Amino acid sequence: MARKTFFCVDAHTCGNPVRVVAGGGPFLQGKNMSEKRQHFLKEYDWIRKGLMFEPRGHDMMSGSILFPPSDPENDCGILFIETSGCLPMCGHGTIGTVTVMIEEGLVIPKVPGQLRLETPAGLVRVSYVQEGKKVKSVRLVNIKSYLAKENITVISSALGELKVDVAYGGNFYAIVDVQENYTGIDSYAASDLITWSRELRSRLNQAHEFIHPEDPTINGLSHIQWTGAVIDETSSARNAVFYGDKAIDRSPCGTGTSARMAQWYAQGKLKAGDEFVHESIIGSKFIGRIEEETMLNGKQAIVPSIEGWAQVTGYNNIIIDDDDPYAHGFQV
Ligand code: PYC
Repeated sequence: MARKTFFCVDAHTCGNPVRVVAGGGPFLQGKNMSEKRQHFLKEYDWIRKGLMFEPRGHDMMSGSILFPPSDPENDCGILFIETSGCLPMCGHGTIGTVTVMIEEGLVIPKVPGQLRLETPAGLVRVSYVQEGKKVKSVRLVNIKSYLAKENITVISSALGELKVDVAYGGNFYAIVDVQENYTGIDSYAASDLITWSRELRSRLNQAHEFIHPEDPTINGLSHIQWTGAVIDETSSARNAVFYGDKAIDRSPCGTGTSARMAQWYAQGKLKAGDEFVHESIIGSKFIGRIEEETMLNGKQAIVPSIEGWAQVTGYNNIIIDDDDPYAHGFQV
C-alpha cells in the first residue's frame, strides 16, 4: 500500500459521531461478520486506526464499513470501527449508518422501510421512517441482551469501594448505579469519569471473565456506564458511557441502553413491552423497548429495541498515505 483513499459519509447520532466508509474498504474473508471482524483485526486494523484517531479522527470517533451480506436474505453487513477497536455491535453506529445508507442511496432495501443487517454480534433488524429524502428515525431490534454479573465489588482509587452490575447488550458494560461512594454523573467532571473508568475497566477485567456464551470472540468488559439523575422528568434514566481510552458517548449508547434494560428487566424494574427513555450526558434521547423475553444459554435474556435519529454532516474523501508518519493515527 502507498496511498489509499476512503470515501466516507460523516454523520452523528444524537450527538455522537458516525463515519461511514462507503468506498475503499477491504475484501474480508469469513462466512459471517464475526469471522470477517477477525480477518479485519488481523490484517486491516490500520484502516480503523487511520480513520478513527487523530489527525483524521479524534478521541470520540466511531464509524462503520459496509459489506455485501453473506446471506442473500439480508441487506448489508456492517463492521463497526472505533477508537476502542472493532465493536461486536454499536447502536448509535447502526442508527447513523442506516440514515447514511438510505439518504445516500448506498443500499436499496429489499422491503421498503426495513433492513436486515449482519453485524459481528448477530442479525439486527431495522425499521426506519423516511420523509422525502430524509430519514427521521431508526429503530433497531438488537441482539439478545442479558445481565451477566450482579453486585460485584471493584475498588476505585478516587471513589473507594463500588458495587457494579455487568450486562451485555452487544458489548459488556459495567453499570455504576448511584450508591454511597458515587452520587451520579452530574457530581463529577467528565474528565474524571474517564480517568476512573480506565482503572475500573482494567480491575474488573483482571478479576473476572466476561465471555459471550455463544461466541467466545466477544469477550472482555469494554465500557463503563455511569448513571445519574435525568434532565427531563419524563425520561426513565440517564447515563454517561465511557469507551475507548478517552471517550464519553454523546448519545445514550444503543448497546449500553440494551444492557441497562437487561439489568432493569432482571431486577424486575422493566417488563416485556415497556418503554425505556434513556438520556445521554448531553440530554439527547433513545427510546428503548423490550420486544421479547427470551433465553440465552440457559440464562434469562431480552430482545431490546432502540429508537433514535441521526444527521448527515458531510462527505469526506480521506487519504491514508504510507509517507505520512501519522498514517495510522496517534493518541496524546
Ligand atoms: O451506541 O452502542 C453504542 C455505542 C457503543 C460505543 C459507543 N456507542
